[in-house]
Amino acid sequence: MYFNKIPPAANFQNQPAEAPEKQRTSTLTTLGEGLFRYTIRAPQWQQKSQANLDEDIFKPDSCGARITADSKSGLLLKLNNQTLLRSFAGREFGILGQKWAMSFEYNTSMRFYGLGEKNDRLEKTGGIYKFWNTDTIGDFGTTRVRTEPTDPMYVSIPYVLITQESGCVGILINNPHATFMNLAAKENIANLLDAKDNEQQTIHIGAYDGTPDIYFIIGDSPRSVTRKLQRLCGTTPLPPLWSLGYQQCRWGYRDLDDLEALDRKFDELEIPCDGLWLDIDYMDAYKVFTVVDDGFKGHRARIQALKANGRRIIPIIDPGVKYCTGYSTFEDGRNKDIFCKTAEGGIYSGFVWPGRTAFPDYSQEKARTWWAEQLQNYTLDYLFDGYWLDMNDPSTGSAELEDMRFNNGQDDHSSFHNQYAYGMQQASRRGLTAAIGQKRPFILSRSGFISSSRYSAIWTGDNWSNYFHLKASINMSLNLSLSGLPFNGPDVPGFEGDATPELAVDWFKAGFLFPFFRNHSAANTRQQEPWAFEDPYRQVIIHYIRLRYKLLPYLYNLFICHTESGDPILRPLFYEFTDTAGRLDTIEDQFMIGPSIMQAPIVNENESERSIALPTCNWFDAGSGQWIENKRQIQAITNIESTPLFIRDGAILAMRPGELTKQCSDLSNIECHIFISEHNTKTVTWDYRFDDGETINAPQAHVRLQFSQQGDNTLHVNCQQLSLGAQDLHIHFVTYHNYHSICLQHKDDIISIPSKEHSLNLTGQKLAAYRSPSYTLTATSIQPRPDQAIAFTN
Ligand code: NBV
Repeated sequence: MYFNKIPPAANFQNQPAEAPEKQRTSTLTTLGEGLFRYTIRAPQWQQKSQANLDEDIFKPDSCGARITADSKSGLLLKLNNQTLLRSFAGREFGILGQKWAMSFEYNTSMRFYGLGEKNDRLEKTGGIYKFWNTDTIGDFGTTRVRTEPTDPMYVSIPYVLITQESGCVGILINNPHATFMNLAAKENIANLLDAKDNEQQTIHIGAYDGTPDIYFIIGDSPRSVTRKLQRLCGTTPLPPLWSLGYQQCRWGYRDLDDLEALDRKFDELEIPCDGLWLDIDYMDAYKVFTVVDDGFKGHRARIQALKANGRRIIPIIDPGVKYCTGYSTFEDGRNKDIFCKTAEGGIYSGFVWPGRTAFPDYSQEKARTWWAEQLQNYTLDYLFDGYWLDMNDPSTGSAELEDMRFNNGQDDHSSFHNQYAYGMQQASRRGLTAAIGQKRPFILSRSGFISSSRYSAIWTGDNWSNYFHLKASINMSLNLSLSGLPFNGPDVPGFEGDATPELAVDWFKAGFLFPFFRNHSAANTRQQEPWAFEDPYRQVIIHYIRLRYKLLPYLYNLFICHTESGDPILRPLFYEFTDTAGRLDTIEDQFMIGPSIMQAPIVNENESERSIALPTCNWFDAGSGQWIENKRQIQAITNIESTPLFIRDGAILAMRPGELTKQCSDLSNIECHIFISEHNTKTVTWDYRFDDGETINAPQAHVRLQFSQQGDNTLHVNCQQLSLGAQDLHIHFVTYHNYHSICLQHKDDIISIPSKEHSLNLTGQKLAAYRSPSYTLTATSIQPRPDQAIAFTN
């Protein structure tokens, strides 16, 4: 497999999609709500497996979208009668041996996003990309990975979101073979020079093999297309609350002594931390589903004790099974015939940590069942809470991948390659769920495919402790979020290399609200725990970890909303705002956490000042404690403690009270921070939901409040809904505007409370002292309850 090269349009022979003499038929199916599926079937392509997509859930409403396909002009995609995309005349469909491709006309108003996990820029015009799950360090080497974008990476999502003013189109190729996309790149010589006789720039997409099976998703905005994509691929099921907390990992943590030491240190320094992670050294000779005996003596009682202190234990799991007689996992797998085979019918061998290694063939149901059983039994014995799946690209060391075949040796490697990790995710989630019963499972994976969101979160693999990777991590996580994998995040503050204290602080500030937040580092690098950095860096790192815990009720509600709407957690500015004047389409050093929080972190070495675009509305500057009104651009100066962080006018944020020095699962006692600027007269609706944070289908409590201010310097709060079930809810109001009074209304009760003074320090800098009145709404559940009781106190 060559990297950084794809088959150019010039080598394809253009042919009609429909060709009876070649037994080739094309089908265009309308799925509803602006979704279409275009499939070309022919005997030459034998599709074995695909991602599992929910195409039956869309309503028969066209939403103004239309696609026509005819033999003369190919495909034409329209929204409200405006053309969004059309086949490049005469090049609708092309063949090159087993490869196929489609070409579409490009125009300069188009912008390209998505493409799953790519570590280059946010917007992709002019790029060529390949989709082939790859162990980047293994295949590109450390020198390149350290400082350059590398393509392909671990996760393959052959999906592009094309935005234009007239509407947006998402194109998804559901094919586990290697796929590629040229997004208006000029053909060139090794990325240096444009070739002399340039072809006109086009959008050229295709696959090396497998049935052309393409989904077109049409919508009027990036949000509308992303939501539909997410519903098609499956949303991320609500994760356990603990997985949204801070996670501490390092290649080197090997046993319970290590985890107990971490547990004590986090308590001593009052740093909240939910997850303690184990890397490969915890296994006996790297044999999967074993542990080093000396490190796990009395494991059940010790693991229970860690859990009782609010910690979760998450060991690494590699797919490779040591090829070794006498090792029961290997022998059982061999007896049940679940390993990948070569063309000659023998068990395929790779060379990974345990030496010679066999690989479960996750393309077969019997292998997935076998793997799920191994993982279930292991979990029942060791009481682990979740798993991280590594090396599932798959990484086979010095052995060629081509010889690893699937389906009892009958199918070639490429027919399942990009789905290998997906099969492992499915089986692992199944095994873990079987072991932990009603608790929500948590799986993290390095590689993935379309629809992995149903089973697993993603970390973005082996990055470096440097500013190139800090910047790349933002683009990667934003584009993963637009590609149907919203639960993702990088190793903070970088895996390989030694993080300087300055980089560590900058990365913690940039990453502390990412959907997944884990500190991980490689063996032979400096220690990277918060306490490994001296003061004042240590204190700043600790502050941002605590601030994440303060904001967990907000983050958790974003995950709840995601399960219903499909909106991602992390969003580029253009997802929330439509101003084109400020060119939000290419801003990649600012991003939104949900609809309300905008971060503009420092991402360059030795920088303490930067300019910041402020889209559309008034913003509350969490650093200065001031409202910024009617400005579209500002210059921000930061110090070691601060990071530019802004709250959108009209936002209501749920936070935990006080400063969080310990992880906790209680979401029923919150502060409700009301960010409504002085002249904003719009009525704002706020929904807050919570549950026990760990049980599948746990009863969910819900409160809906409406806030409005009408010039009388009074904040009117109207309780629209209060369904708490058996839970209590305590809400303490915090406002960012000094009201004369707050008037609360619930059913027929109106309670007016004069304002009080209160101060809050959000981003840690001493200057953030502002005044705000505070109130407490207490809703108590008393059984039996004909209605919810509600009381307000100040
Ligand atoms: O298990 C060791 C590492 C792990 O720490 C890292 O997070 C993975 O991405 N693993 C890769 C294998 C070694 C890579 C050089």
